[in-house]
Amino acid sequence: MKKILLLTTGGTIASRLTDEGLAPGLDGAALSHYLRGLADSYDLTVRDILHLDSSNIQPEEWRLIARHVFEARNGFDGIVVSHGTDTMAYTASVLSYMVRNIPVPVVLTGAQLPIEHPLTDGLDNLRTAFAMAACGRPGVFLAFDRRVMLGCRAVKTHTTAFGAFDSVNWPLVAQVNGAGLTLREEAIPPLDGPCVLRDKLCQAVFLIKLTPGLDPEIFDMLLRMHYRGVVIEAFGAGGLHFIRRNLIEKLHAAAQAGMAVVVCSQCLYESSNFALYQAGQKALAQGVIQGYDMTTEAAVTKLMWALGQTEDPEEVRALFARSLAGERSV
Ligand code: ASN
Repeated sequence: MKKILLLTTGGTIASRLTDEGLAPGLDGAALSHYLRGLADSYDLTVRDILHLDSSNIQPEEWRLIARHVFEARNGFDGIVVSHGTDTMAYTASVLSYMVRNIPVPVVLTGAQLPIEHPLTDGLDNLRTAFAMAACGRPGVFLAFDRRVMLGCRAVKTHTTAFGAFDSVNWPLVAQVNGAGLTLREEAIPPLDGPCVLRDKLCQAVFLIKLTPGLDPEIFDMLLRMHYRGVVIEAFGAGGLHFIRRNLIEKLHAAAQAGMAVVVCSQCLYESSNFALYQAGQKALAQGVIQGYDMTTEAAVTKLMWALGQTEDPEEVRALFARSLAGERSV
């Protein structure tokens, strides 16, 4: 039997109705009650590490989860992390960098309905996650609605539908069908070195969703607040306004101050390319880093992580030029 570790962190899957609405109330022992069927198929160990709605999961919690995952990498065939869906894509992305080259499958999952609800999707999601965790393919994945995706390509796209996540700009890694867990091997990036825990993060990273006419002075404020990195979700394939309100000159000031600026698109699908339009090329001339087809979740967490590893802007640029865990197409 495959040895699987279940790390529980809370989320709807472990929630109960309280006077203030749904809140995490079930621990691993209570979850295990519903896992009886699975416990016959796997050698299961359960550890409760957090009891949080994932809205409360922040960089401190990412580091805790990463440490538990890293320390368990040699003792188990696979690791399942139960987690709230709201920020699961951020956690999956940041883990992809923090425990890069992890030698076992690490599979995040959760639910749209609590495990105690008669119509819960949680059991199905756990079943898929356990099957992926037992399949021997290393990496950080997200399992939901009988589909498995690369963690750093997942985006939450639905608030209540069971198919809550999309794999953006990357094929599914696996699906459950009549043949069982059907893997797509070419969608799983190969390991390229030993696994080292790199959990240092810079939290001074801001995300700007560009809106027509956004006041460029926002950059002055961010510099005053000592932000070291900004991700800009720009328009379409890649454009920022420079008439009347000139964002380009603020990009120049940001670069002079040593701020790392990553640009990507508000469009969920396909790649940005800031070389296409004048309104993008002007930004490139100021030294912004292109995010290409990365999700916002993968770009923001990669910038936090990269700035945690180095103070050298050229090293940050070099990290973004590569795909570390399949987060961007090269
Ligand atoms: N608010 C919940 C959470 O992220 C949503 C969920 O898990 N479906 O913890």
